[in-house]
Amino acid sequence: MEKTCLAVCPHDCPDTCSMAVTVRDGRAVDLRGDPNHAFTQGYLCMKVARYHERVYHPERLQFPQVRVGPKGQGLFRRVSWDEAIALIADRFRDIAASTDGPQAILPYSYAGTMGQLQSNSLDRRFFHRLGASLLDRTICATAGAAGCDITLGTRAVFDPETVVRSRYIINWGSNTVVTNMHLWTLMHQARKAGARIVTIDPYRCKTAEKSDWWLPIRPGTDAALALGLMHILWRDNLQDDDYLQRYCLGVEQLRERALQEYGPEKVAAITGLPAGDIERLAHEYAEHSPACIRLNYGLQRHGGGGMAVRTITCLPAVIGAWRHPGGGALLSTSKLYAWNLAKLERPDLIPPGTRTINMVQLAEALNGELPGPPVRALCVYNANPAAVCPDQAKVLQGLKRDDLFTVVHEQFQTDTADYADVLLPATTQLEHFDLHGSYGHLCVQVNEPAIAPLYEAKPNTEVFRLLAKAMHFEPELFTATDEQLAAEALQANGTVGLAKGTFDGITLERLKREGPVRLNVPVDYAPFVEGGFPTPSGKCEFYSERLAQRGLDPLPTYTPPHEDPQTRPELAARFPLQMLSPPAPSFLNSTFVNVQSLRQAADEPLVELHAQDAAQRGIRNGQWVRVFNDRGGFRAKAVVRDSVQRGVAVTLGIWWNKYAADGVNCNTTTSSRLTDLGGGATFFDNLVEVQALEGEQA
Ligand SMILES: Nc1nc2c(c(=O)[nH]1)N[C@H]1C(S)=C(S)[C@@H](COP(=O)(O)OP(=O)(O)OC[C@H]3O[C@@H](n4cnc5c(=O)[nH]c(N)nc54)[C@H](O)[C@@H]3O)O[C@H]1N2
Ligand SMILES: Nc1nc2c(c(=O)[nH]1)N[C@H]1C(S)=C(S)[C@@H](COP(=O)(O)OP(=O)(O)OC[C@H]3O[C@@H](n4cnc5c(=O)[nH]c(N)nc54)[C@H](O)[C@@H]3O)O[C@H]1N2
Ligand SMILES: [Mo]
Repeated sequence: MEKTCLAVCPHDCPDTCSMAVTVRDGRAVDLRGDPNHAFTQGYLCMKVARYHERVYHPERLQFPQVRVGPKGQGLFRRVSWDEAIALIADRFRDIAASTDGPQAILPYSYAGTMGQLQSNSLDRRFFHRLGASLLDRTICATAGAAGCDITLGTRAVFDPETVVRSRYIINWGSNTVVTNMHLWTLMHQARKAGARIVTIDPYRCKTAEKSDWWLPIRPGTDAALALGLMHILWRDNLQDDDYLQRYCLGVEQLRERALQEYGPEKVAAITGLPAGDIERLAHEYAEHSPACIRLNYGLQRHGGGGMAVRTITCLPAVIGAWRHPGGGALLSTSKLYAWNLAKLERPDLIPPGTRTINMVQLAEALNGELPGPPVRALCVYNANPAAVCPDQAKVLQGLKRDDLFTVVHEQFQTDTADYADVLLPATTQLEHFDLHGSYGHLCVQVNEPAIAPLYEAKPNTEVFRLLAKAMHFEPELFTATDEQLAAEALQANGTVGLAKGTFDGITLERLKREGPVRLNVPVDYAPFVEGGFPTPSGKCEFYSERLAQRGLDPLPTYTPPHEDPQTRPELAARFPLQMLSPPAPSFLNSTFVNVQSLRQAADEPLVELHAQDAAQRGIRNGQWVRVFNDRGGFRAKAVVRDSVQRGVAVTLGIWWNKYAADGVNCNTTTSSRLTDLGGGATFFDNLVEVQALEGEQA
């Protein structure tokens, strides 16, 4: 018996590929990119092309288990689902009834799967009904979301497929070749038609390598560069006065600021880029149309990340780039989806006054440093905080607490799973149903289960059904099937803004019948051709009254990183290197680190250094070194090459601690300080020192 099913790649990636899975006798034997999908175009990345290796991996968690050894050692014994669920429900009930109350329970999830059902549906309902602490899911995208929202009223967006029409493409803090490879294919097509591709990145990542021009900016200084570009645009009369006058607010104030405060010499000193390059970039950007900026997450993970994104998203309006399909700026298409979250997640069940915990501050939450009751129970799913959270030593110290009750629902025994009191086996994407939007294209897609759940694994939705039942919650809130939930998610929700009407005509039946369906938006979708920004003023807000009301600078400005050698010389004297830790091409955050072939492709935890920085420390290429600061340290193998400027170090992540040389990864050095806007993470705002480990030639 052979059949083919259409599945959706569940991972946290803008491409959200459509995949054709071949199933023979109940076993998935082949998996490839859907040739009929406009964005997937028939091919998958190196990781997901191996998804079936992950599904049938010998180390899949097979049945529920409870801890028998000390926390962190990962020793368990098998129990039944009934036993495991009863244990969790009893513990949650006890805590909820105690003086600490239900807010002492903290759910912890992120984007292990991006599906609407397995990511955010019955789990949210369950914790809302329970009255648990709310989790602010800030670890990835909120700084940029907040920054864009101030300027544009929504995420910077246009139809990604129109990139083929662009004639000037700037990858700004975006390793597009690796993190958004299907968009790169379109960029490459545009290049064949004459486009020039530029990459602004402190690291010569794969995208910088393949671009026509790499600008190695000093980390965390992008807002200064954007203001420097505006200086030149206005100084040399390259602006689009008509677009500015009709559709923008605060033009004169921004012009003044750029002209008076951000001259090329000053910007060169801040960014480390030659003034001549800044001049040239401004001219090329204004003189090639359509010009697009693919801005991504790299530049957001700094203290001033929110303001940087706010500032960069002013640029397309200055030159009127939004007028043309293929022009403007693109951060995320996610806000075009009109998901009915009120129905799906039931926020109306949240008890008034419930506290919110920022997920970046898990270290503080587990160590009793946040206001409110102590965190006495942690329920982790779709996330691996022991590896991906900043200030790792403190996170691990919290996870070790004997009085903390930790539940982990996982496909594998991750670093976090090692600390579980109860460990539950989760299904993979081939084993459960889901419904997907995307943050990098414009389709809605259904993931049909290709195979039956392996072993005793259960989907997230099912776990929360069982828990709700054991806690005697109202059955009508939790008995909906996954398909019923999907239908609810698609129901009209009265959205205004760019998502208005985008789901018109899209039903579950149609998705199941036709496969991926494009949102109900026009071909060559370009939302701001004639302004229409969903801000309070309806204009692109260079001046923001909302920021003024919060006591913040109402105009775009440059905010230095928290840990900047220019503003923190005393810290830089001890820890002189600005270290970035973006993901390795063969991993997806910390997912796939346990697939041997992919781990081999990543080699070992590496740290890339400039030749002079290495020589000064007596470090040779290939030598083991220690990377450290006051928060902690980890071992890595030195790679001495011209991929970074002096003063910058790069380590690619996110390794599982247990596969790293000394049992911890780069997040021992990263800080839990937040960004200026959006409460985001500042992983790349991180001063370190690197030291040779004597006699250790790798
Ligand atoms: N293969 C693969 N694909 C992925 C992921 C993965 O782990 N692996 N992760 C997914 C997820 S969750 C996300 S959020 C996205 C992330 O997608 P991207 O934002 O493209 O990914 P990063 O590699 O984190 O950052 C992009 C680049 O920003 C650079 N950068 C760092 N600091 C600065 C700065 O101050 N200024 C500028 N201009 N650049 C800077 C980094 O050196 C890096 O090369 O990718 C998704 N896709
Ligand atoms: N130093 C540093 N740290 C970083 C980053 C960085 O660039 N540098 N990137 C940050 C970013 S952008 C992000 S988004 C976060 C990502 O952090 P996380 O969202 O925690 O991502 P992953 O590490 O991929 O872990 C997801 C886990 O979910 C599990 N999972 C997958 N599907 C399911 C399912 O259906 N059910 C259940 N129960 N589990 C499932 C997977 O097995 C995996 O272990 O990391 C952040 N941390
Ligand atoms: Mo992310």
